[in-house]
Amino acid sequence: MSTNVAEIFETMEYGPAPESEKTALEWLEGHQKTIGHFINGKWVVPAKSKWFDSVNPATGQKLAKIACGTKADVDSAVKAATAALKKWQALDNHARAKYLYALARLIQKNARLLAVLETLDNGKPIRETRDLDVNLAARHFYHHAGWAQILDTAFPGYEAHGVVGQVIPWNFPFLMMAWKIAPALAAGNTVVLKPAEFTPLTAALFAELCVEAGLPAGVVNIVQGDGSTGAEITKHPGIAKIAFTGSTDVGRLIRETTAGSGKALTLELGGKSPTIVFENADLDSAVEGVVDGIWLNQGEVCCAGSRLLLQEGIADKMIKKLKRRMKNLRVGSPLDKAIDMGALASDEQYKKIDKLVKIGVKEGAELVQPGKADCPTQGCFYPPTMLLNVQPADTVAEVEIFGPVVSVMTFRTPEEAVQLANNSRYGLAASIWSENINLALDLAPRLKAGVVWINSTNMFDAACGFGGYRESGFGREGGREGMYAYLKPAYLSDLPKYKNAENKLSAAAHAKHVEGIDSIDRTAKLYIGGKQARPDGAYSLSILNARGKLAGQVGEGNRKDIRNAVEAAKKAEGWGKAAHHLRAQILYYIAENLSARAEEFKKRLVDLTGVTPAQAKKEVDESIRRLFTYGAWADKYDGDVHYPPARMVAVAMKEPVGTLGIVCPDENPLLSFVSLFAPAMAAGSRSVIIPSEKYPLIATDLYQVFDTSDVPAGVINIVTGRRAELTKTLAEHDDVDAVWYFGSDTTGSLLVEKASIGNLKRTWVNNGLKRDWFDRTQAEGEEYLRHATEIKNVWIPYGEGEGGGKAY
Ligand code: TAP
Repeated sequence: MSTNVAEIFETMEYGPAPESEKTALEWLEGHQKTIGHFINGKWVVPAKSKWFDSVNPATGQKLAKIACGTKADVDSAVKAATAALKKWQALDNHARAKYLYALARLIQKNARLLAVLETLDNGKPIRETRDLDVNLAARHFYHHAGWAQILDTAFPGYEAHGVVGQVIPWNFPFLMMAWKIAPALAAGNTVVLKPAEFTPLTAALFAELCVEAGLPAGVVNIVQGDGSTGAEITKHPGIAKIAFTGSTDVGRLIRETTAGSGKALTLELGGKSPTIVFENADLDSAVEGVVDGIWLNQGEVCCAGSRLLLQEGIADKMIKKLKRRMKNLRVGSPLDKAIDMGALASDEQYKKIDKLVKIGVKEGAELVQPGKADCPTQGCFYPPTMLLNVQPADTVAEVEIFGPVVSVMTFRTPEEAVQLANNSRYGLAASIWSENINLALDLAPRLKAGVVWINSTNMFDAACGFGGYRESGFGREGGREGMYAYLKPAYLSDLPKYKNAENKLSAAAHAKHVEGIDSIDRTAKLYIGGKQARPDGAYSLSILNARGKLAGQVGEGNRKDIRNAVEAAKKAEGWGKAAHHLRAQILYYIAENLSARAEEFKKRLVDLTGVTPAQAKKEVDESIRRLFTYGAWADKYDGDVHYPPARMVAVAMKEPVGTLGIVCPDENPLLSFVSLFAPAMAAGSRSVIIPSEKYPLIATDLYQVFDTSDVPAGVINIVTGRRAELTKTLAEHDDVDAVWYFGSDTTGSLLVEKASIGNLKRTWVNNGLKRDWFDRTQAEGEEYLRHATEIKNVWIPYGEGEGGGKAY
């Protein structure tokens, strides 16, 4: 240790500044170092007397004995949450807002205790728990107290799901809990939450704060436990919505468990986020960005900047600067206020990271660990690590390491940077460093990521949605979009169920498989890439009219046809970038051309479906009106600008989901078809549509309407045929970004949700409920546009020098 001032100036060494653990240990003593479940406002011991230990990963010291929940515990928590629901929802919004406000105040009052307890339990630096985790958690409760207050005016026609099951990870235990509980309560749900096995303590302290706030018993229930407890929650029939944050593997399992159950689901999963540094970046700032991006919280951050993409001209310089900075990063006791990195959450995590780093080196990466010598050898400490010469196909460029390891790659042009950045199955976050704001803003929309930070990293705020694209999951936490995840349209509760008979009738009585294709004139083909295409199998289906007579034939599409249609939709990506005015224009053209042929469509509806001419006219008229509605929305469904408490704005851009698979019902075949493709088009998404199996001729009659309305090739693709078979291929396809299922088959929703597991595409299914396509509350509006849109928050700093950057 240096002893004189001159030497201290030279080395910048300073002594330890430990935070006291006394109050936190006293809190644990107050619980006899035993934490049960918190159910119905009381502490209860586990039904099966199963316990596990919570350990301080920095010291190996046992902190407490923790209850491990089994089915019986989850059952009683769900029972308590169900019983509490009525009373909680009977409160007026202001009363609920006051509870959330009280919780925010109590978090602030207990901030120090929460921060120390979190650090002891998780191993993360006290500086971070104190300055980031706890503050942000309080901010979430304040923000959501606001949503609770204005719920009815902000979300008219929406209601809470009911009992919500929430499962969270160990990397930001208290913050993740706040992200889950605050919006759930604000929307009027009650909660059963399971913290991670490694980090159960701050959730227990929060339960105490709920008691202190006078929250009605059963509104928040905390069931401690391991993965099996989480599984009990996700499959519980009494739970209406599951919100999960954790690994992509477990996210997949949960998608599978909940498929077809009617449960709503949001998944916040893993990431492999890029930090892109251009030659014209302020390199010293960028170095700090990398430090924050990958070494915050020991790199155990879902949105960690774990891939560093450097423009070739500055790569060497930047690496040199980083090496120097890495040497100065201090790894040590998490309670020391002067350290930069604490301990990993567990020994298991240490081994996983070390194994991946060794694989990286074996595959040819150069290992850089300048601070290794100063890294403590006792406890789960891992030095800041950089891997150089990484190739895009290397394991360490693809797999989420979830530790303090950054993989460095280089690029030449912005185009190449976009390609490299998007070369990942994940899509959570990205950070761009450039002093050229035009370049940065040009890149941001092209990156497949839910959050983009310009000249900054790891910025979060309760008003700005956070969540991913692709295998990073679906749904957002925070902001308006985060609230929608805890609400559902109120009309859903009144919808009738499809009857099995309706479905059978469709396949058996109306569509008959025919060997070969009749004369070209009589068989309506498929519509792929703006052209009529013969079905790959060269089979057709005979379609009967309402009197049981042959009305015509349509191509019987197969897997290959779906694949071709998806490819055509992918090629039409430019539609998402088209001027919104153009989208509006084309939707109006379709309406105009349909209107010109209204008589013909009316007759077709009468013949096929057996409706009266008046009913057919009503359907055609409503279809034209609906096209106008989405023409109207196309240049008005804009994004938002958020003003988080930092010198930044966050621009919430509404981006098209991408390629949408749409499965149509049989009823009102023209109106339902229009009601589904038009919002997708307005939002800039491209569709592959499986029209009604019973009345596909309505859709095929529209080909000419599309052709004469300037619909760009590939924006609408139609594959006729057997619904169930085609739906499966569509929902399994990895290039399909979302599937909407409104088919009349009662088992279709299960099929779609199960088949979506491969690339974790978004799904929107009818759960066997039949909507009234004439009812505008049910069949048009922003709900549809939201399902065709991804929200990307782009954080942009402003101002220079002092005062810029973080407010937390
Ligand atoms: P997981 O192993 O997925 O665990 C997350 C939670 O799920 C834990 O509470 C875990 O319980 C529980 N769980 C395990 N198996 C389960 C099952 N079969 N059914 C239901 N629940 C189950 O993830 P982790 O290792 O704790 O966390 C790291 C991962 O989370 C990383 O991939 C990271 O990127 C991701 N993450 C994402 C975000 C966002 S916002 N996208 C934020 C933080 C972390 P136990 O802990 O008791 O095993």
